[in-house]
Amino acid sequence: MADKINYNNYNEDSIEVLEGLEGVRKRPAMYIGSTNATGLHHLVWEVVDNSVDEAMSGFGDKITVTIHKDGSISVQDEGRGIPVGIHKKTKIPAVQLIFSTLHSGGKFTESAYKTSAGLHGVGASVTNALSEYCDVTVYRDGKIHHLRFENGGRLVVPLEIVGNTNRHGTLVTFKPDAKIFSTIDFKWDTICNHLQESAFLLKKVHFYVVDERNGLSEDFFYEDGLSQYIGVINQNKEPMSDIISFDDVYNSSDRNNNLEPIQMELAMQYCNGDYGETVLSYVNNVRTHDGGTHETGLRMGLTRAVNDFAVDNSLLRGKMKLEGGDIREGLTAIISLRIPEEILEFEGQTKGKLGTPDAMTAVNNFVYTNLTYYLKEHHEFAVSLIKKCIDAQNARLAARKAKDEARKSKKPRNDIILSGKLTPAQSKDYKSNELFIVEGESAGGTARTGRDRIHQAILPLRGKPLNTDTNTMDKMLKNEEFATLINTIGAGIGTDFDIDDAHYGKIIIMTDADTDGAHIQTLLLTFFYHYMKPLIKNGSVYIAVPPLYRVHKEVNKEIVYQYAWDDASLAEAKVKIGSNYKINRYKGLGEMNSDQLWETTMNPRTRMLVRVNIEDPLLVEKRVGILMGKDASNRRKWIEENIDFNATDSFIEEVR
Ligand code: 0RA
Repeated sequence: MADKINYNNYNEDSIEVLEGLEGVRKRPAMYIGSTNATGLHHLVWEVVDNSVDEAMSGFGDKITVTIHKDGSISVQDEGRGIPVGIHKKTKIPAVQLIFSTLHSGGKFTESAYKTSAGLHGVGASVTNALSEYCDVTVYRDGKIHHLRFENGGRLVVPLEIVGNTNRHGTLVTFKPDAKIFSTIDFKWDTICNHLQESAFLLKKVHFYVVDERNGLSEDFFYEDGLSQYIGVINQNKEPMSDIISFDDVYNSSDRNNNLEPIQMELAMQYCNGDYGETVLSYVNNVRTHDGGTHETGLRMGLTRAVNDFAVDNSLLRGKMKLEGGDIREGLTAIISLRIPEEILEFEGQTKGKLGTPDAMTAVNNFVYTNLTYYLKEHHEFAVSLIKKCIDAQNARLAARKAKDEARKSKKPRNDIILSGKLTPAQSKDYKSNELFIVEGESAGGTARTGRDRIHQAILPLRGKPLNTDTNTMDKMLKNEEFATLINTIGAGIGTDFDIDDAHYGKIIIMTDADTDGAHIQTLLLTFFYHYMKPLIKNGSVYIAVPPLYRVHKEVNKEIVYQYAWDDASLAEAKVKIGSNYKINRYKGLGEMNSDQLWETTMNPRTRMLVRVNIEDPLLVEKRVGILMGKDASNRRKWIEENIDFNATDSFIEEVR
């Protein structure tokens, strides 16, 4: 049937289609966020998401991602295969439409060929639009079907049957367009992290990844999904109990009767010596960074269950109830919901917040019921949990008291607990001010001399900052460096933190490019993560990247020079300077004078910064967990293996 149609018979609809893809090429960032490494990998996620949807519907339990030597990548699944029949209105095969129509999810709502691509984002057509080529092979109905696009989605090989098969599934191979992206180098770690996260969320499905450039391969497969996710996040912590997990469904009674139920899954664990709170939430396999109704429901159910248990067992003195925050100290929890499209609502600027009202009721009752039962069944754990919560409550009350006393003190606010080492910026235009937190007093002095006095403030650090993962808030507040930091930022901490009050638009961590420097970065990030999370979410925290080399020579009694940050720019610098060059290798900030430090690392026009972006929980928790955990040898090993000082990590983005 399908092979009798003349696919080259373009009509008005198909012209419209091409114009759509041209729009994507003109403004790629509108569709994939950016054209850097993050945007590049977005192309892969779009394609993988479709296979994940298919597996989630129960078709296919293996998804394979293969990075090829020529810079292309393929995604193969064992689902039903993308439909190849002719779409009635446009007379174009469905598979061709899916790869050439924007938001194809919506467009197919009325047809039999509905995809939920629209759920995740923009769909495979965007990947096609931004690719040098894109080959699609569909194994379906006993036949192998193939079509190919080139040069941003132009159909060059129309759908044809190329063989017989008894398999079913879809294979998509594409090569990102080098004219669009600043890099077309797929990163193994980035891809593994994403697929591992998908595998945790979609248990019992294999996510197999192969890198043909170097022979690496991994198979992410989890029988127990979320529980194993918790296990990885807490791998370097000291658990207080087993991992607790529940799942259930919720049928909304007052709505549309033939609606699919909401499916809920939760895994959680408490750890000793952990004063943070890690709650991750997902809806239809997509992370909801800004929480929403399901997270609210989780907090409500948890607070209710723990307080009711404590009251029923007379564990609280007087009538004082535990606050939610006291109950969440040391908690790692992951909640994953499947919500039918009909009642799916997202809010906020980035649509990262669930709005569906039913999700709150559903999760609140789900958590309350299951946790109440669990606490009763595990009495000893429950009692020790209440004790931990009471400790957290006492620490919080002590910290509040200390803060109130500091506030009441008559001294002007700025020198209450300032260490006296801060060199402030002169401008009161806070948004354009920058705070440099500098490793070491000597580099701090150099930075003070070299800085832009109007907009740049310097806070030198003596030694390693306190580890806020293993110390209480009370202890943190007594720490001179952190007290100074909190005061100079001037926006409070924790739930009191208000980013609008921040005295700096950028907080820049400037350390040596060695393991100690990386450790200091992580300790500071841990602090910001726990106590000033909005700064990180807002993209206000940066890491300065000092150059590693200076290539120079004398020409007519003058020094010509060029800085280099990595091997590639070193090669370029050597060419620019020409023969007989000399190379300085910088081992630390201390080896630069104030002019050099300004020019290379502080001057907004010439420096390189990386913006800290802790959106990837696996990367963050692995990094923070391993770096901050109790086992120092583990930490050193991890730093050596995972931090490439010549490159930027995948969770940070280069900016000026
Ligand atoms: C629409 C309908 C059907 C399957 C798919 C889309 C589908 C899309 C992708 C994308 C990658 N892999 C995929 N696998 C399937 C179902 C059609 C039917 O009823 O057979």
